[in-house]
This record gives sequence, structure tokens and C-alpha cells, in this order.
Amino acid sequence: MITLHQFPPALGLPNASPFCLKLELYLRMANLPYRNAYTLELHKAPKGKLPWIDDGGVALADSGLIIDYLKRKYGDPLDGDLSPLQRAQGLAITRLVEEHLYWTVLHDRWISEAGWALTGPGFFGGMPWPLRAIVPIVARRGIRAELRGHGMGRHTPEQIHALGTADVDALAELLGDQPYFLGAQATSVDAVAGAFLANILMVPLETPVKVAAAGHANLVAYCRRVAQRYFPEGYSPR
Ligand SMILES: N[C@@H](CCC(=O)N[C@@H](CS)C(=O)NCC(=O)O)C(=O)O
Repeated sequence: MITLHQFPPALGLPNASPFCLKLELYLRMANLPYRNAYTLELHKAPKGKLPWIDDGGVALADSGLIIDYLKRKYGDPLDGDLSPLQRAQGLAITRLVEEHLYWTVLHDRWISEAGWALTGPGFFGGMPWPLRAIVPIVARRGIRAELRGHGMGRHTPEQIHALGTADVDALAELLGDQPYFLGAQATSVDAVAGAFLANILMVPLETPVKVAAAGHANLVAYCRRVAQRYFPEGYSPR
């Protein structure tokens, strides 16, 4: 049995970490049995980040590398029939979402005061005193440094929102009127897009990027479609 180590549910989602939700969505889309192990113990993760999995004693980190491993070990029911062009499209969408849009989400959650008022208590509120007072400050300082290192954190909020808006506009165009990003059936890129869009559209944080995404009826319907099909119990915390 695969054990999925991930953050506990937060912000009204099964996971407020888009990478954790991506992997849980993938496991459900691929019909792979798993059990959740909720944790905040990043030091136990093989690469110091969540999610990671334990599969019969094999510990693996990084959602993308884990999916590659799962495909090799258990087969590839989602992407097996994709053409080379579709694979390239899936990779390009994944990179757009994970390596660019993600950083705008990080800014809005951790740096903007409105975001921090929600995510600070949402992520750390369950910690015992005095950790609850110290850990958020240290974590926020770390995220600020990561944002500056990436480069996104050097832009003004207006520039960051324009960049994120361009990303969601592009996603809406790429999705068009298809049910899923690469056609009629969900593929692994839908675990990525479904998780990241839910983390924008389905959390109670009003941002310009969320407003832009909410302006695309196809993205809103897509988010609901993924949620209803793969989390029929609902996206509310369990
Ligand atoms: N490339 C990794 C990214 C994972 C990641 O960035 N996880 C974040 C949460 S969204 C994390 O664990 N952050 C804690 C930290 O960096 O200390 C993946 O795909 O799994």
C-alpha cells in the first residue's frame, strides 16, 4: 500500500499545497490504492518538502518524480496512449503551472497581508504554543527569500498579478471547450492543472489572479468537474 505523506487539509481543500493535491489527484485518477499520513514534519521527508510517498519501504520525493515511478511500477493508464505532441503539450502546461503560476500563488498567500491573514492561521494555527508564534515568522521569511531567489519576489504586486493573469488566460485558451486539457479523458496534466486551479479558485482568498480565473467559465467548470469526479466526498477538510 502506498502511504502519501502530505500536509493536513487546510483552507477548505483536501490540501492547500498544490503539489500534495496534485499527487493525491493523480493517485485517484490512476485508481491506485493509498493511505494518507498527514504531517508537518518536513525533516522526515527525503528532500525536505511535501509530498513524499512510502511504497513498501521505498521512500520517494517530488510529485513529478513520484508519478514517473508510479507509471513505471504500476503502468500508465492515464498517459499511455498520448501522442508525442500531446506529451509535449502536457509538459509545457505542467511547467507553466508549477514553475511560474505557482510563484504568483506563493506571493499572494505568504507576502500580501490579506493572504497572510488567511494562510498564517490556516497553516500554523494548530501548532502548540510557542511554536505557533515562532514557526510562521521563520517560514514566511524563508518563502520571501525563495521568491526573491526565483525572481518573482522582485516584482511589484501589480506586475505579479499581471503575470499570473496571463498564465490563467493562457490555460483557459488551451483548455477551450474540452473536458480535460488533452481531450475527453483526464491525463496526468489534469492532476497538475486541477490541483493548482483549485488552489486559486476554491480557496477563500480574493486575488486579482483568482478574479481572472473566475472570469473564464471553462476553467471554473473544469475545476468543479475534476473535484466532483475525483473527490465525490467533496473538497471540504476531512
Ligand atoms: N517539486 C516538488 C515541490 C514540492 C513543494 O514545493 N512543496 C512545498 C509545499 S507546496 C513544501 O513542502 N514546502 C516546504 C518547504 O519548502 O520548506 C514537488 O513536485 O513535489
